[in-house]
Amino acid sequence: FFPAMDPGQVIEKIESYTHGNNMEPYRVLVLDDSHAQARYTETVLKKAGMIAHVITDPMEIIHALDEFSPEIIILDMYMPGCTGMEIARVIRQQDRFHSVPIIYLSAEEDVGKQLQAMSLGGDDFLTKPIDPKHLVATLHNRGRRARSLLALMIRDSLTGLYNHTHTLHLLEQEIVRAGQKDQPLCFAMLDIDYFKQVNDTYGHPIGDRILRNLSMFLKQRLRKTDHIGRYGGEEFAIILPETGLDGATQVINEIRASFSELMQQAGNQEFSVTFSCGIADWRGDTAQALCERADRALYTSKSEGRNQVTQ
Ligand code: GH3
Ligand code: MG
Ligand code: MG
Ligand code: MG
Repeated sequence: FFPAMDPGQVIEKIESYTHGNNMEPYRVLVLDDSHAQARYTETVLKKAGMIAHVITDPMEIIHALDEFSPEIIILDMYMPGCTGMEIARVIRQQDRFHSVPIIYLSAEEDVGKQLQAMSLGGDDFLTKPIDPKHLVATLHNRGRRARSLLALMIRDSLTGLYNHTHTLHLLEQEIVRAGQKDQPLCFAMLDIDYFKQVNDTYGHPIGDRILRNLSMFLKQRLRKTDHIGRYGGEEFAIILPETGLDGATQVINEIRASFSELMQQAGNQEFSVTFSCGIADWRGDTAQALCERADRALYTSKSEGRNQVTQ
């Protein structure tokens, strides 16, 4: 979502949103060719505890998007050489800013022109001079919605874990980070054994409950810095930063043993749910190559009898 930032920072940021910590200040980009207006808006935002980044030259927009990674953008309407609407179009062309709130702040009082601006990629139209309370309230509303949308977009609804797309995104970020810090990194692929049979025997709702239980179990047992994703139906992926192959194997193997024991206690004698796992360490290659190695190791676990972890 914010490729130009330090990957670690991005991950912590997304974590803090999705853990309901809304105390993190909003990052607001302000573009206004009037230095006085820009400075005024900046002061209002800072007083409200937000992080403001001000530019007065429309040509700087692309650079500012990359460097600052705003969550909300405030645009002036009329600037030398271009309009706010043209800038909005440039912003919307970038995938990662497709749903970032854009708020016009302009002296334009013609409602027709205001509506036209809104139809071209803007979310709100505020007129100058603006009551600071009005501006801050609008930013809070837009910011809160943008964050909850982002949180929904990256999660799987059944388990609350990261979804497939975001898991791969995190893996790519962690690969960059591992390279920068010269730290090991492991990736584990986990697949429930004979899950089709579990569904057939106990019903789909029980199957769903098992998926949720395993998700909670993984969350409890792993570190806060590990990332857990639902990779597919009954497949999970775990990213273990700063962890070598043997350490990761040991941790996951302990989880495997205690999960199967827990499942056995939960049901009657014939009830048994286990999972198989394949673990691979990052060797300076791509996320795809790492996934393929973990997948091959998982396949070995399956073919050698399941309920086991393979490196
Ligand atoms: P294996 O040990 O080889 O992995 O056998 P398996 O039966 O687990 O593997 P297979 O891939 O053949 O079947 C996976 C099953 O997982 C099929 C599907 O019914 C079930 N499944 C996938 N997603 C969900 C889900 O969201 N809820 C439930 N209850 N079942 C699911
Ligand atoms: Mg202007
Ligand atoms: Mg499967
Ligand atoms: Mg399976």
